[in-house]
Amino acid sequence: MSKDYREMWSGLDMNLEAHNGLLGVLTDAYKNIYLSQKNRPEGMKYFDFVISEVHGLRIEEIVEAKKQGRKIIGTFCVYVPEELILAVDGVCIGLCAGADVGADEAEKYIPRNTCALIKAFMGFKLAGLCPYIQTTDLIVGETTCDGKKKAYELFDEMTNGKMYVMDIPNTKSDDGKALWQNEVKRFSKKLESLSGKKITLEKLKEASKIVNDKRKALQRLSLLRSNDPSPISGLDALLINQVVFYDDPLRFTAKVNELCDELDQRVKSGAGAASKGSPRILVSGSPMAIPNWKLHAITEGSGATIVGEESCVGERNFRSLLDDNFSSLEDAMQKIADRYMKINCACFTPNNERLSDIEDLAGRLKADGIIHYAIQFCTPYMMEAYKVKKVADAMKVPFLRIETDYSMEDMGQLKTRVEAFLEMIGKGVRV
Ligand code: BJ8
Repeated sequence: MSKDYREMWSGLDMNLEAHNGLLGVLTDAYKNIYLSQKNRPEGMKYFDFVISEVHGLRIEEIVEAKKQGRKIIGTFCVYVPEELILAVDGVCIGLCAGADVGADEAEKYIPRNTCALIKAFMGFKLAGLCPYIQTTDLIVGETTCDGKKKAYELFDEMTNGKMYVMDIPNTKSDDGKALWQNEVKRFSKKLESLSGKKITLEKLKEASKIVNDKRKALQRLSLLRSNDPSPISGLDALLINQVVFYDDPLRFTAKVNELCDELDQRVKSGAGAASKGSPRILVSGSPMAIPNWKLHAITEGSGATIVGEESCVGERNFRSLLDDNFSSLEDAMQKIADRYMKINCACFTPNNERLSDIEDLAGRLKADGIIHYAIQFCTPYMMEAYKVKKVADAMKVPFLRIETDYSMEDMGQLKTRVEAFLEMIGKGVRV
């Protein structure tokens, strides 16, 4: 950290002692997992800096934005339209957490067998560890999986009524789409009344450009990873796909594009994160929130490169651009609703589009193997693993199914399984 932020954290009613412990663990983990990587692009220095200041400088910026009257909107899902938040000059912040600190606190309210992501955001709040939650004016939930839906009822109590829940249909039927369009409009009204600002066509066009530019930068990064060798490690790419939920959008886009310029050069010179021909892995499944770097660290530590994430912290977040050629506000709302309905989350039934996405992605990235990652007790993704395996089998791409949580207890066991999988790929074994 560049300075002492304790006064700011106290002002946000955080538990300074516990938070200090968390920062210590985070710093060590980052050093061991990230800074120990060899041959990283220079452009990653910016993202290293962001992480070193993730509870410092960025929070200071948000507190300053709040002082200027901007509203801080927390989210948990890539279904929440960021364009609408930016159109009322709001700040959009992802609140998902990827560490199991605070899980004991969370288990006083919710069952043990709840997914680690839910336990984490609840645990971070209860243990006074998350400055982002503390700065929010509104927290937007969604009716996706059962765990989240029910957790938001309790989270509303824990945050003194800050929750607002968007009703997301379970199917992409015409009725489901109509419901979602109404929800997008209802959310825009909520934002207008919260901020006291009107969403105009002009504001919405500006906001849509900002978000689309961010998606384009991430698409560019994703394309660069199709090269062999990939010019960037999966760990570094994962980090960028995590930071996108916290950083200032304009600055983030500029920095990702700068990095991609450098990666273009690396591709030309054949420089990569690992040597040419090392196994290329596509990860697919539940999202990995900061600082959940477990699977990437194990897989890349075993000599493979992760070349893509079919995940909301990854492709699902940026795959579709918004058609921002709006003719009216009504048209804009419709186009926004349509764009978000293209996100293929396992909470929908059926969800065959996700299978096509995986097939396309595995082909484009020239994946030698697919690892299906589900957070333990994440029923939607655990269930869909069966169908994803069928896609992998049809493509003759080796498949490994992993279910894990945020603890480090199964690291040894996971490493053994991943190593055996990579060995099988190395021997050219196809299922
Ligand atoms: S669009 S994936 S961000 S809902 S891991 S809490 S699903 S039990 S996070 Fe998600 Fe939106 Fe879908 Fe994406 Fe439930 Fe699974 Fe836990 Fe999850």
